[in-house]
Amino acid sequence: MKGTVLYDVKDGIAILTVDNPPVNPLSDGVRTGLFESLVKAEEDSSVSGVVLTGNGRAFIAGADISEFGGNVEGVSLNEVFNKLEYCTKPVVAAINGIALGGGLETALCCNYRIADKKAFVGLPEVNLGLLPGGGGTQRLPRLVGPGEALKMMLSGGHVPATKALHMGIVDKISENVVEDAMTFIKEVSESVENHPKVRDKNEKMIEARGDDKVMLEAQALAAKTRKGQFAPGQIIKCVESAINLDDFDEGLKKEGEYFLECLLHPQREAMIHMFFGERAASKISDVPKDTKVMDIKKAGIIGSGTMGGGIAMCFANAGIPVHIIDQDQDNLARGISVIEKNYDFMVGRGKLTQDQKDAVFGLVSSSLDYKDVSDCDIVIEAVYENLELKHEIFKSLDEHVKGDAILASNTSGLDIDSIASVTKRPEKVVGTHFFSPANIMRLLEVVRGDQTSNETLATIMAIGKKLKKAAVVSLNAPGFIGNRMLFGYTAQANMLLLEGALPHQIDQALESFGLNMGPFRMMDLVGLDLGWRARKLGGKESPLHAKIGDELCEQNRYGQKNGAGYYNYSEGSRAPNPAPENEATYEKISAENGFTRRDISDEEIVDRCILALINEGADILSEGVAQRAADIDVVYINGYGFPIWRGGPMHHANAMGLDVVIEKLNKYREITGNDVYKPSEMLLKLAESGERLGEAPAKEDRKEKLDFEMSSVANNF
Ligand code: 3H9
Repeated sequence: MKGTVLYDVKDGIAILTVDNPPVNPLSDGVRTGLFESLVKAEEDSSVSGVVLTGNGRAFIAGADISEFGGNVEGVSLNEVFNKLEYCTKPVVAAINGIALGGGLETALCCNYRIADKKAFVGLPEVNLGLLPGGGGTQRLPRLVGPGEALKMMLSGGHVPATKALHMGIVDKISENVVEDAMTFIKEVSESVENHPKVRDKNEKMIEARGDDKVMLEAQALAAKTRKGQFAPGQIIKCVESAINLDDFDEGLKKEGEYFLECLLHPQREAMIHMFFGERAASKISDVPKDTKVMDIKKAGIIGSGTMGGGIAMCFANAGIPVHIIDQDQDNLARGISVIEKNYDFMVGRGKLTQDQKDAVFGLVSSSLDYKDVSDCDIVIEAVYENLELKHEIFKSLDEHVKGDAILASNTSGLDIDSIASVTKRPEKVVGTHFFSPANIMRLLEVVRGDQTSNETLATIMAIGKKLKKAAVVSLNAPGFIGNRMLFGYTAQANMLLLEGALPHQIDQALESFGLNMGPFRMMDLVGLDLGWRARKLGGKESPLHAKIGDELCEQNRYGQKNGAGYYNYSEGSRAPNPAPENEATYEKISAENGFTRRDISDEEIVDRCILALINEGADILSEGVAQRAADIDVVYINGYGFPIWRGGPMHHANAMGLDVVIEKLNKYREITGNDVYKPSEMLLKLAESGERLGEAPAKEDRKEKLDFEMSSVANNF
């Protein structure tokens, strides 16, 4: 059994300490331990009360997520919660640290709650496609009211102890929770006869009856922030039951039914796959766990544009001083003022206080001289994509920055080995590809050069965690993981346009599938002119899939930046309006290239775009460019707006069944004659043996990875 509960008696108080490192989830051993310890405390006549706490930095981080979807052994959580709530002696939860999900639900079954001032609580089950099924949907609204409870459960956010006190979730804040809980229990066991139970607090439920406003607000919040997800609606139904049913146990029963529906729903599996996927991504198979990690005390950024500024904010937000260098004083002043405006915006929205802003903005310094980053532990170059320019910058950095510092490039597709080759420290050179806006987007693609050392990689993964990023390692290959897949996907969207579908139809079909933004809205946002200009400069002809986009550029339609692209935009607005005037261009280019435009179904649109992602993803995996299929999912969900509830493109393929994937690939290869749909060898092999996409093959079995010189992907970035 996993985990245990330590039992101790001091001054007539039983102290139960959950011990299941590192974060004390309620695994089978903990549930059994809790149940048996409570029986022991009840039976011991010298014990007058119980204090429940956790070992280490957590109180309890919730149910054991690895148990969902399998057979659960031992005492059930319900039995433990029942025992706790009806304990014959008063119980105080001494919340020493993290109390999430089933952890907070445990505390809500205790008579009293005292929290350490650094502790935090929350019900984040919605992030796993679940609802708080240990009574959380019934007890929390009774303490804080249905509106606040719904906000907490629909956001899944963490609530710091001081706010939890203010909301009424905890009764007291303390710096010494166990001792204070013991003193408290002695006081109340003498002065109070009936110790309070959250289940009995009905006032806020009765008050809320007949008032639709809270429910309507919750539905609007769920529609806005959790589009396509199943669990939020279930959470709302649970709270409705809490309000409308007189009997608490009837509400609990409803919660159990709705929880089971979530548990059996494919979204639950997809979202839990993501939870473990993100944690697995931070581990690099051939880098030992105990690899030394450098302490990053100061960071430098080269380039004060959008990316440089965003990356600087990430370091400052994590409390790390950061120095920005630009070659132009005006650019630098503009860049720094954008950073300040971003922080001011956060103050305006109540996300930072003025003091906090002053402190965090105070960590950002800037100048024009490379000497000023000489003492940095890491310097990240974030200038535009030009290999010669990056070579120059890295040569200068190598000269000016202390010898043991890491030199990183934010390139989205250039060859890291080539960049490393101009330095005398290739083992310290690595790609750190942030996504725009860097202070908001969670993805960090870490590009491992041929000579990047284990220490450099381990340090970058550690700093990624500190910056609150989802860091994923990619080998150095054209387009790395994300942009290489994106290339195939947008190319197929463009082919569908050539064959007869219209941009808004393609966007709507993929947005209904769950993507944040359809490909044409995205291309308009990025700018259609980037590839077109590069091709013009290089004297290259437009590839078939880019012919329509390039023709639109010839007509001065560059996308959002000048108000016209695949869509039209009104001044100052990002909302896409149809552009019927483009249709003649679509027809002309289709005809010139031998396509008879046809009606294309939404199903074909989704299949073809998503299959292009999956097939390329399988190649990326078979080359070992990504370590595992889940890493690709982490990239696509955190960087490219793939719906988390589908678990990422590779999980989606596994869920569809790889035999079905191959059948569809063959079908579209036949319809289009396009080799993009030639099933990847890895897919064929796995489908034949009935396996799923998982780990990359061993080194000796890998397909050769793409070459920067040869790749069409590289030429597009
Ligand atoms: C629930 O409670 C349902 C109930 O309402 C009803 C039931 C009927 N279980 O994230 P970290 C592992 S649903 C199992 O790197 P941090 C994690 O995989 C649950 N394992 O640390 C990792 O393992 P490894 C509701 C768990 O400091 C290690 O612990 N609760 C669990 O950055 C360290 O994790 C949640 O959703 C778990 N519950 O962040 C909370 N939690 O080392 C989920 C963690 O092998 N957890 N692990 O990679 C978190 O949000 C973060 O882990 C936490 C710590 C904030 C706690």
